[in-house]
Amino acid sequence: MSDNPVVLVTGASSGIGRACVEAFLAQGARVIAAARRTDRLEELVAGREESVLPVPMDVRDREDVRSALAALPAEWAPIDVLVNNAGLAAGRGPIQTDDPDDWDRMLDTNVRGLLNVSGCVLPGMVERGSGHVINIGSNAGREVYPGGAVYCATKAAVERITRGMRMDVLGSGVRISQVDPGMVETEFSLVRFDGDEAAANAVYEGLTPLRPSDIADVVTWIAGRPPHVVIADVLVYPVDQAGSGKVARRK
Ligand code: NDP
Ligand code: 8X3
Repeated sequence: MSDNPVVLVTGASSGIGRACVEAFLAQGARVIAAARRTDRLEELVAGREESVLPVPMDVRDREDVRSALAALPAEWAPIDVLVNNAGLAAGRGPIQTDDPDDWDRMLDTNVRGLLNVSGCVLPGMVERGSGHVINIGSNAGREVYPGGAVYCATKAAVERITRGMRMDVLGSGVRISQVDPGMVETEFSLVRFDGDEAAANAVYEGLTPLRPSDIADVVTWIAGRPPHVVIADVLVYPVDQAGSGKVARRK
């Protein structure tokens, strides 16, 4: 990473993405913070206009992504590091009773969204012969749990895309990495359970989940390796977790 890199973080309005923004800023980077909730992005900027650029964007909308990135001010381009973090789980039901709209939201955001952003940013990186894409996958992409078929499939797809992307850019100098978090306390479960706070809180009850900053630490560490080093992938669990659904809960 250069001394004053430009980093694009998707899903910057909450959780892991927001923590990545803060962690990169602390290292002297300038950060393009992308998400749909503009009020959250404005809060994030709050007096830091020199170092944070809010960019409203729905990653599912290819034209929205393309035009938002094409309109970046010259001093905010080129992008040195892309953190593909925007994502969600929707619902926890079995496929036979799931709402198909939930499948679409997950597939469109976690898979197509990641491709939409990467497809805009990668050509410039390859042309310049430098850049780093860090995809946020999940432990859920390495296994599957009941009621998680589609979410796990989207994160398994992220893993395949990460590997394929690394092959596609091989020889260009561009680096491709992936971070797979286990349980991190964010708004993830609140979104998954459609605003049901009791259901969301129950996910983290009786254990010590990861904090968003724990993942941001890993992301910035990966970005900070020397240019000839690629950290291909990292799985990060809280100490109380040993797999999907395999958690130690204390009374
Ligand atoms: P949060 O719900 O706290 O954050 C999700 C972020 O994604 C928000 O900033 C949201 O912004 C953004 N986002 C969602 N949909 C879109 C969209 N269509 N366009 C643009 N941005 C979007 O959850 P986390 O921080 O936990 O999730 C971040 C990533 O980490 C996800 O990919 C998730 O799958 C992954 N992950 C999370 C784990 C966890 O336990 N929390 C574990 C493993 C992986 P906005 O709504 O403003 O658009
Ligand atoms: C989120 C982790 O196991 O809650 O990616 O689905 S899990």
